[in-house]
Amino acid sequence: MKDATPRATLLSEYRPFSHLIDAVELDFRLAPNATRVRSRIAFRPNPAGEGGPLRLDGEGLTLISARIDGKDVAPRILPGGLVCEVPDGPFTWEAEVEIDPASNTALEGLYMSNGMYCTQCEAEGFRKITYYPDRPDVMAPFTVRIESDLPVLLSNGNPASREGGVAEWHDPHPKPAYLFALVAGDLVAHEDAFTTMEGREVALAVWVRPGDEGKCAYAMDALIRSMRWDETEYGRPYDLDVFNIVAVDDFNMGAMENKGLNIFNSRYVLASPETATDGDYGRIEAIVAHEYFHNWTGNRITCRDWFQLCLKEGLTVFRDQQFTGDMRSPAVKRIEDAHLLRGRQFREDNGPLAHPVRPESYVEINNFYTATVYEKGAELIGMLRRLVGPDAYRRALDLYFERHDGEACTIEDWLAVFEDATGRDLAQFKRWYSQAGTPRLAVETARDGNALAVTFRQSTPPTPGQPEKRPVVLPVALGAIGPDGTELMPTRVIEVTEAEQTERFDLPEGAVLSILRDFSAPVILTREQSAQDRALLLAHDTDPFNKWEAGRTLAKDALVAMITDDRAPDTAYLDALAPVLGDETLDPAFRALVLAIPSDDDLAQTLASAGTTPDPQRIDRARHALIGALAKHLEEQLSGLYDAMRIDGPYSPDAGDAGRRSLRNAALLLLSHRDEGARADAQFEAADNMTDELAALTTLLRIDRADESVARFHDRWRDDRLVIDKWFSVQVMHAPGPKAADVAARLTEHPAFDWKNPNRFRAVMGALGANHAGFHAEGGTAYDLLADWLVRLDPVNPQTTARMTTLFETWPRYDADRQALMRAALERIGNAPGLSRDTSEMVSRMLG
Ligand code: B3K
Ligand code: ZN
Repeated sequence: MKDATPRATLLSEYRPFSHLIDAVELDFRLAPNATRVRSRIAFRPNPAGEGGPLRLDGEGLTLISARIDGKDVAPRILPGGLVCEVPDGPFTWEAEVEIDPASNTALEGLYMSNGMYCTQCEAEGFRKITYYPDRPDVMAPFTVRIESDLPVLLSNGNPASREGGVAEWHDPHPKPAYLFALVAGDLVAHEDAFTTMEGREVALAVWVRPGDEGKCAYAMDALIRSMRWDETEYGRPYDLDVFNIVAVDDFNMGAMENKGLNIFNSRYVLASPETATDGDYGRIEAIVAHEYFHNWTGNRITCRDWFQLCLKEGLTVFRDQQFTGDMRSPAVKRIEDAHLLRGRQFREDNGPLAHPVRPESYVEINNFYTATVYEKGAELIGMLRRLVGPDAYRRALDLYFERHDGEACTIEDWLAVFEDATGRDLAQFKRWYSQAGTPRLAVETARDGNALAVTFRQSTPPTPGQPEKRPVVLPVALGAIGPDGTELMPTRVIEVTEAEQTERFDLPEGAVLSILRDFSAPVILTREQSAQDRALLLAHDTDPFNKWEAGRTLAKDALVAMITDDRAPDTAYLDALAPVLGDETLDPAFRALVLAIPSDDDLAQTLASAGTTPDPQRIDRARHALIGALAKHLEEQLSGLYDAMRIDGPYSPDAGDAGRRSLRNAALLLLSHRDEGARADAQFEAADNMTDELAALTTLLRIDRADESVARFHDRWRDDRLVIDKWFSVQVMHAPGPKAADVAARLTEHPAFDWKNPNRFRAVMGALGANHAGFHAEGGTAYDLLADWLVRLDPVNPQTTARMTTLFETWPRYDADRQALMRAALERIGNAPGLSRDTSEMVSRMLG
C-alpha cells in the first residue's frame, strides 16, 4: 500500500478554505515528457476561513519556481502538496511546474492518448497539473494560454485569441478546478450551431480523430435536442459562445462535463449504423444529454465538497432520464431504469460496499462514483417530485437556480428550496441521504366486506457501520384492477412514513391491487400474490411498469421453483405471456422487455435476499430450461414476430425502429433453440447494421455454434477499435460457463488486447464478471484470472482497477467454497506490493 494507513476524509471535518480566488491564469507549454505549467493566481483571505498559511494540493509535480507578489518564495513541499507563509491581505501567487503527460497511464490530470493531450480532473486530478486548492468550493474565472505545434488547442470558456502556435481561452464563469479541461491534438470537427432562447449564437463542435468525422452526426443531434429540452423543460439556456465535445479513446469512465469543453470516451460519441448498436445510440443520446445538463446542475451550481456529489449527479441523472423518456418512451425508460437500479444499486446496497447516497467518509473519492450516488440519488429526486407534484417541483428548481447560481452547495441547500417552495417539512425525507441499504416493504391485506385494509411494514437491514435503521418516507403509488380486467381504482400515492401503517380502501371482492406503480420508491416489495392475480395484472394493468413487473415476477417465481425444487417450467407463465407478446397495441420495445428472462445475477440476488444460497450452475441450467420451454411453447408466435418485426428500408436509430429490432432479436435468440441457429446465420450474413449483426453473433455464441462467425466478424471489423471491443466482449460474456475463463485468458493473449486501454480491459474482464455461470464456475479459475489482471493493472491505472474490484462485491451471497475463493482473490489483490490507495480502500471495505 502507498500509505500504510490512508487517512479518511470526513464530512464532519469540512472547513471553508483559507482564501478566495479572484482570477486564475494558466500557461501551458506542451511537450510529451516535459510540459511546463505556469500559474498566476490572485488570492485574498476568505472572511469565512480560519486564516493560517496557504496550503495547496499538488501530486507528482516538479516545482521549478514559486513567487508571491513577484518575490521568490520557498514553500515547504509535503507528500500531497505544499505550505507557504503568505501576506495577511490579497496577494498574487505565481508558480511554474513540470509534468510528464506521456507517462501518465492513470488517465487523471493531463495525459496523452494517441498523440493527443487531454485532461480528466474530476474529482482530484487538477492537483496533478499544478499546485492549487483542488476542492470544489473554491471557484474562479480561468484564462488559459496553450503553446503547442498541434493544430487544435482547446480549453474551457470562449476562444480569446489564436496566433501561431498559441491559443488563449477565457472562461468568465467562476468554476472549481475539477471542471478545468485542456485538449491539444490533430483533430477534425463536425460543426453545427444553436441559437439559445436568449438569442445567443453558439458554435457547436464535436472533435474527433481524422477518419471519424462521419460518425459524429448523432452525438451532435443529441446535443442540440438536449439544449432545446433544457430550455423548454427547465428554462435553462446555455451561457457561452462555443460548446465543444472531444472524443478520446483512453478514458476511465463515460464522459466529463468540463465547462464548455466536454470530454468523452469515444464509445459514447462515435456512431454509424454499421458500427453502433441501438443500445450504443441510446447511450450516446443519454450521456451527451447528461453532460450537457451538468452545465446548470453541477457547473453553475456545484458541490461544496465531494460528500455532496449526489447533489449534481443524482439530479443530473434524473434530468437525463426525463429527457430520454421524452425523446423515446417514458414507460420503457422507467422499466429500464428500475431494472438497472435493481441490478446494480441493489447489489451494492445489499453487500459490503453499501453506503449512503451522501457518504460521510471516504479514503479515495473516486471510489464513490457509484450506482448509489448516481442511480439511487436520481430516485430520491424522483420521489421528491412525486411527493410535491410536478408544478411544485418546477417552482423549487426555479428557486434553486435563482438562489444558488454561482455557488457551491449542499444537500441541506437543496432540501431547503423544496421546503421553502412548498412549505413541506422534509426532515424525515432527509434520512434517505444518510441511511444506506434497500428498504423492504412488506404488504398484507385483510378484507371485511368491501373494506380492504392494506398494511405496509417497512424495514431496512443493517449495512456496514449502520446497525440500526429508521423508517423513511415512501411514496407508494397504487391502483386496483377488477377480475374482468377493468380499472377499479386509478393510481393514487400513499405516503408510508411509519414502520407499520395501515390504509383502507373501498374495493369489491376480487379486486387486485397493483402496488408500487411506476416503481414509485426504490424498495424491495414483498407480497404474497397468486399466479392468477399476477397474470391478471400482466394482461390488464394500466400501469406499464407493474404490467411488466407482473410478468417478471411470474418468470422469477417459475425459475426459483425450478432452481430450488427441480420443478418443470411453469406453463401458466408461458400461457400468460402469449397474449401480451401478440398485443399489437403495445410498443414492441415494451414487449421485448416482457420477453426478457431475468438474468442469472438477478436470480442469484433474488435467492440470496430470500435467504437461499444461490448455486450458479443450477441457476444457469434452470434459465436455459426455461428458455427452451419458452421457445417450444411459443415457437409459432415467435416465428411470426420475427417476420413481422422485420424492417425494410434504411436503418434509423429512432425508438420505434429500435424497439422492433429488440423484439425481433429477442425472438431470434429463443428461436435459435428450435432452428439450430439457421435464422441467426442468415441474419449474420444479411445484416446491414450492427444491432442485427451483433444480435446474430450473440445468438450463435449462446448456442455454441459461433466459431466461424466469430472469425468472420473479426476480419470484417479488425480496423474499427470500438467494434473490436464488442468482439472481445461478446465472446467472453456469452461463453458457456465452464469455458468462460479459458476464453478470457486466451483473448488476453490476442495481439489486439491492449490492456492499458480501459475500454479493451473492460471488454474482456468486465464481460467475465458479467458471465455469472462463467465467473462463478467451480474451482475459481475466473476469480484468479481477474485477480491476476487487477494486480497487474493497479500500478498502471488505479481508478479502473479499483472500480473493477467490485466484481467481487457479491462474495457474501455464495457458498462457503466460493466465499473462500473470492476472499482469497481479494486478499491476494490487497497484498500486492505498492497497491494504490484506490484499490486498497475497495479491498478492505469488501473484506470488512
Ligand atoms: N462527473 C463525471 C464523472 C467523474 C468521475 C471521476 N472519477 C461524469 C458524469 O457523471 O457526468
Ligand atoms: Zn454526471
